[in-house]
Amino acid sequence: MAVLSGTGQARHHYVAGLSVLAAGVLAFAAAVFGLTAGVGAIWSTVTGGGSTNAVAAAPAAATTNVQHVSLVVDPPPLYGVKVDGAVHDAFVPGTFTMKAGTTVVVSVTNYDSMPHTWTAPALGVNAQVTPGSQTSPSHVTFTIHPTKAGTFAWHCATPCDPWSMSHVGYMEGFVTVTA
Ligand SMILES: [Cu+2]
Repeated sequence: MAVLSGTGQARHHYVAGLSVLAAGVLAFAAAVFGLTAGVGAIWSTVTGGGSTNAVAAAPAAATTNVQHVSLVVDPPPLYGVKVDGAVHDAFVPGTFTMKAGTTVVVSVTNYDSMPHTWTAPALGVNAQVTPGSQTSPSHVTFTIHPTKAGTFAWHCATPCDPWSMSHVGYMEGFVTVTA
């Protein structure tokens, strides 16, 4: 983004430089002409650099290498997930897919009054999710850097809902990393 903006600015100045250059036929502009031509040449160099692979490719690569995942603990309106007539603690979604070689930014919103963790040892993650409430959920963000494809288990390491802790999709689950 910043690089693209800078490129636009460079073009603006370059065009402005050309305009002043054109106006430079006015007699008094001799000194300004030299200065503007110099500035124009500098910006021209910068603009030229903007067309190279290094500058053009960087923003695209940065964008495609970051994934965003949102998880909700005990989502409303039930503030949990109803199973067999009871509402249980759950991370929603309990399973999701990531791409190897990316940075995955995981944002957790916790409506539960208890702390939880999102722990995936094989991915090097042990994120602490602070307690929240139904009216004022807590927000925690952490990142995952999956390096290889596979299926990786996660679980909540905080003793919470016993049923949820032994059921996939509630307080444990899997993440699929694709190549
Ligand atoms: Cu838990």
